[in-house]
This record gives sequence, structure tokens and C-alpha cells, in this order.
Amino acid sequence: MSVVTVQLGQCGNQVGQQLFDTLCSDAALGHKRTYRAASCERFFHQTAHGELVARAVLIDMEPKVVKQSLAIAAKSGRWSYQDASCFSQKQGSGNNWANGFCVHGPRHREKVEDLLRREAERCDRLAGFLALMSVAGGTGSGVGTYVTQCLRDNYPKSFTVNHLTWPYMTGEVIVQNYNSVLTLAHLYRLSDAILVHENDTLHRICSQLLHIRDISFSDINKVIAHQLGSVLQPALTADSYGVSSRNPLGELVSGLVCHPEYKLLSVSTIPQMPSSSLAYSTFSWPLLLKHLRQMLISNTKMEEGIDWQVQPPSASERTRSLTGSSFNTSLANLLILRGKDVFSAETGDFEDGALYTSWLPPQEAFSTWKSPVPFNKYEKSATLVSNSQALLKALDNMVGKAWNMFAARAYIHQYTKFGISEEDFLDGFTSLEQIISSYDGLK
Ligand SMILES: Nc1nc2c(ncn2[C@@H]2O[C@H](COP(=O)(O)OP(=O)(O)OP(=O)(O)O)[C@@H](O)[C@H]2O)c(=O)[nH]1
Ligand SMILES: [Mg+2]
Repeated sequence: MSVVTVQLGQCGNQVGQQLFDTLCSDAALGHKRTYRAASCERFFHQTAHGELVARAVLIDMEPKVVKQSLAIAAKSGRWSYQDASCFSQKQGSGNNWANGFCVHGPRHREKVEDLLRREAERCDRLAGFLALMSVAGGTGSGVGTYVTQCLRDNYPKSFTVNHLTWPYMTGEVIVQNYNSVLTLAHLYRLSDAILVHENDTLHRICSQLLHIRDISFSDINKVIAHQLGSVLQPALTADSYGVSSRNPLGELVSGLVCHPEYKLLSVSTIPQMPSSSLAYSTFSWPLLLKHLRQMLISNTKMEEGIDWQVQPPSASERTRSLTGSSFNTSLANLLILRGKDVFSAETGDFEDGALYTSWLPPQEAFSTWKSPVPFNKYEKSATLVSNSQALLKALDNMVGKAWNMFAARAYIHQYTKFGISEEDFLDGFTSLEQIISSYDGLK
């Protein structure tokens, strides 16, 4: 089945371009023809001359980044975008969600829907839509939310998954927390699942694990693409005798989002290291999985600095609700393993009931996908997609800062002038407070 990717705004377009590049080069490395064919069917269509064209729609309100994405893809010589699948205008949304959602979105609805329809019709079997965007700017967040609403209206039976890049906490955009609150509150009603990468975490991975000095968005986007690619490339949904996953978005949603109140998914991958070190490193499944499990329960988002003190609560501590404050309780986890000897990897430690909320049995809460094909030059790699309390602190922080600004009535007029009222803000705060309290209450 095929996924239509929708790239929105600067961040969405830059992340998307890197994602397709990673998917394409990984599929070319994969020795198995079936893997390559399945990956291509999922993310590319082929021209009569056999050239790979991304199944993507590129949207931005300013022309520069879309143009750059087209040029970089064409220059790769391995794949390209279709010019006719792009939509851009002359001026961005000025970091204003309301401008994107209330003005640009509705104004260009027809044209954008037409592009989406054409791309969907090009798929023999449509798995769903993957929308890529940042939450801090105006186009990705505002137009992105509007487009997600259009997808929901026009394709009610297809899966829609949003990938969101969260801004640096210290932030470049003064109103980033307003834009984030409005995006998240709306997407929670529209999207099937919300995958999140935080720029702060990605930055730390680049500096501490990949040893990059002058970190650029391109470096950061490679990390996102690596992690997302390791989720989305073909895999078997059970053991060696299992079936090949057909719909990565559908299976992601059904495995991880069992309740509409819990849709926030975080991603961690292990190992991650400079490509020059890969040839000299060997990994063992037990060690990789031991580290990944501890990263999960201690909510350490990368291998460096794992807190080994954090342990799951005992049965009696759970009954007395004595979960340590640093213990990260999960609702559901999906573990994706790729590479050598993958079917010998023992994943039982992730089925420990103490990791999960008491209202879901661990057999329901935990799933694995496996592929013997090494991913993106890593002999072995493990990625965990987790519906857990991992994003709770960052979300609470974001909402708190937005609330403080709102209480001071700062910049509100910039939103009301495009049609977003104070009531709309209050509705957003109420929904997110509810989500925070639900995740906080996971025991
Ligand atoms: N990871 C990552 N973050 C990015 C990238 N480009 C921008 N950002 C982040 O995205 C936020 C700004 O949003 P943009 O995507 O630039 O904004 P936009 O959607 O183009 O909206 P307008 O420019 O307001 O029309 C900030 O938090 C940036 O840190 C990128 O390529 N990668
Ligand atoms: Mg922009």
C-alpha cells in the first residue's frame, strides 16, 4: 500500500526531502528485491522510464523552500518530486497560525485538494496520509492544520498521521507556544496519531552522539529521517513466520492509539553514531534492547546519559500509586527491529506489565515489527515508538508558557485580526489541559 506524504511549510518540506532521500538510499542498499519493491511502492511511483517520483504534495506559502526541495531531489539523480505536485505562494504566514488556518488555508483549498486528490488517485492502494510540519511557524502549523481537516473531510476512511517538529524550548519565534497550542488542540480532533520530534532532543543527538559541531537543520533532519524511515520501511508484523506489514500508518495507529485521549507518540532509535564509526562497531541485540528499555522507562531520549536508577514500580507500589515521579509509564509501545539475526532478538522485557498502565494487558499494549534487512547502513538497529508520558513535561511547559502570555494578553490582537477569538484560545487551553491531565494520570 502507498503513503501520500504532505510537506507543509519550511520545516515540513525540508524534513520531507530528507525523509525521501533516506528511504530511497536505504532501499537501494537493501539486498532483497522484495524489500526494495515494497519500499518503492510505499513511497514512490515510477515514470515510464523507471524513474522514482516521490508520492508527495509540497505546500508552502513562500516559494524558496519548495524550489530548493525540488532542486536537491533532482540533483540526487536517484529520485525526484513532480513539479505539478507543488503549491507555493509569494509570502509566508508570518509565524501566525491564524493567518495560515483562517486565511491561506481556505483561500487555496481548491487547488490544494486537487493536488491531494491527484496524488491519492495515483496510488493503487492508498494506505493514508502522512503530514509533515512544524508547530511553531504559521504555514506548517496553520495551513497544516487546515489541510489535515480537509483530509479528514475528504478521506474519512483513510489514516491521517501527523508528524510534528516541536520548537526549541528557548525558541526563535516569540509566539511559538500560541501556534503550538492551537495546532495540537485542533489536530487532536482530526488526526489518527501525532508523532513528535523535539528540536532540543535532536540537537543533543547531533552534538553528543553524532559529534557534529556546527549543527544545521540539515543535520537535524537527517536524524528525523533516520528515525522515521526506520519506522516506515517495510517489515514483518510478527516473527519470521509473520506477515508483511501492509499499511504502516494503519498498523501504527491500531498498535499504539487505542483511545482518542492518547495520541502523542515519541520515537527513539538506537544505536546512532557517526557513519565513520559504523564500520568499527558491533552491536548485540540484548545490549541494544536493554539500553532502549531503560531509555523508555527513565524517559532519556538518547543513549547518552541514561538514568539506570529508575526502575518499574513493584506491584504493591502500584496499588498504592507510588510510581516514582521519574518513571515513564506507557500506554502502548511498538518496537521495530532491523538487521542481522533479528529473529533471535528477545523482546520479552518490553512485555513486563509494570511498564504499562494497569488498564491495558501488556499483550495488547506491546507489539513488534521485524525485518532482517539492515536499515540505513546499521547492521542492527532498534526503534521504539511509544505512547507514554514521554512528552508530558514538554507539553506542560509549552502550554504553561502560552498561558502566561495569554494571561498578559500579549500578541492576542495578531490572532483576533485573522478571526481567532479569545474563546478559541480558551478552548485550545482546555483541551490541552485535559490531555496533560490524562497522561499525567497514567498509572
Ligand atoms: N527540525 C527542523 N526544524 C525546523 C526546520 N525549519 C524550521 N524549523 C523549525 O520550525 C519552526 C518555524 O517554522 P517554519 O517551518 O519555519 O515555518 P513555516 O511553516 O514555513 O511558516 P511561516 O514561515 O510562518 O509561513 C521553528 O521552531 C524552527 O526551529 C527544519 O528544517 N528542521
Ligand atoms: Mg516559512
